Amino acid sequence: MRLERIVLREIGLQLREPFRISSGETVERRILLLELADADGAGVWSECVAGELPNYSAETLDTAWLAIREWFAPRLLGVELADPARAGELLARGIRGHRMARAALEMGLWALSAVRAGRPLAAVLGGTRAAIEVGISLGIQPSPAALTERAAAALAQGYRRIKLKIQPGSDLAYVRAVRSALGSSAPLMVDANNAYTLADTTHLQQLDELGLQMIEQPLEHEDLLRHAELQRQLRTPLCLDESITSLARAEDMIALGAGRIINIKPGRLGGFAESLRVHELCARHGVPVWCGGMLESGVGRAYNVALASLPNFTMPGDISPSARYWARDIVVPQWTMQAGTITVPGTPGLGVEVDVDYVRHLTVRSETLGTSRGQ
Ligand code: OSB
Ligand code: MG
Repeated sequence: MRLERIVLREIGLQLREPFRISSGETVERRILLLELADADGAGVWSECVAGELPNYSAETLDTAWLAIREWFAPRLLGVELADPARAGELLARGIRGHRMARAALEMGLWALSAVRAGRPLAAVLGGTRAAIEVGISLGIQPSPAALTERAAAALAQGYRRIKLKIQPGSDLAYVRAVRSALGSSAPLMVDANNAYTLADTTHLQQLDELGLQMIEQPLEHEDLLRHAELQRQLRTPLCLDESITSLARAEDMIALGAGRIINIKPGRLGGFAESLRVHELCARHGVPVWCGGMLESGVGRAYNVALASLPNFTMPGDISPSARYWARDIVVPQWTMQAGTITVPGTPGLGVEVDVDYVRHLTVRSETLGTSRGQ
């Protein structure tokens, strides 16, 4: 395949409720969408998962826009690409970081190759599940009672796992309240987004009493060694998110005992090829993985659903239905949940259509890279 055109587009999409994590709050998402078009007339949409601010990783959608326009797109446009994994190598060569920017293109090329082959993206990736289990990630709430209400509603809606965002001052009392309201069998976990240090070890040990499936990324965003030390002091498995930015980092996590579960976000890992390698590594080592989320639109969600259909994604992901995030998603059909699961599309490509008129309406700016520029 040969890419002829890449359209960058920023849309504004209001969350149905503010989403607060330890490092900041999101109310309105600014989402970078890409349209890839090849010389044979095939096209596909993709999404860059970088946020508005560098409070999850160093990337933002603005840095991604720059990276794609200046460094990544010129490597792809007009070049005959044998397969998406090779294209990913071409993109990565000599460039440090900017993984989410790179992933938006690399993942788009996987989807484009699926479209061209007339196969579902999940099948092209090696997916084996017809449906994936759905979890929900609940942002930090103003009080334990408010969080308990949200968690109880999520359980009643059928979510298979409930993740509670925590930070110092909004942790033990909040999680205890939810646990006592929902009962000992409710599938609960927490995510701290780097809000603690090793000095909080005895405090965090109190979470061991609460029957959590895992504690996600309590310490610094690039750390492994301190997580290993903390894991030795906790019975609850640690799950790493921010710290796992490559296959090598996943290998190091396992070697150091820095965590026992990995949250795979393909954007954070630079694309599907690296995600598949981490998935394989974890399968070999008996480390379960699940697919994380970055408050994606229905486009980014399609990519996550496809990835989560692989065999070692044995735990419910942060892949909630469209209505959990948006009054109206940008895809048709919207992503829906049935008995705590989302059906993996069996149709070619992403398995959902983009509502182009609605996307145009939401568009804040756009830029076309490639042959049609100036035509
Ligand atoms: O740490 O997993 C995280 C959202 C933005 C940034 C980081 C995280 C999250 C979530 C949201 O937890 C999960 C979702 O998309 O539903
Ligand atoms: Mg996380």
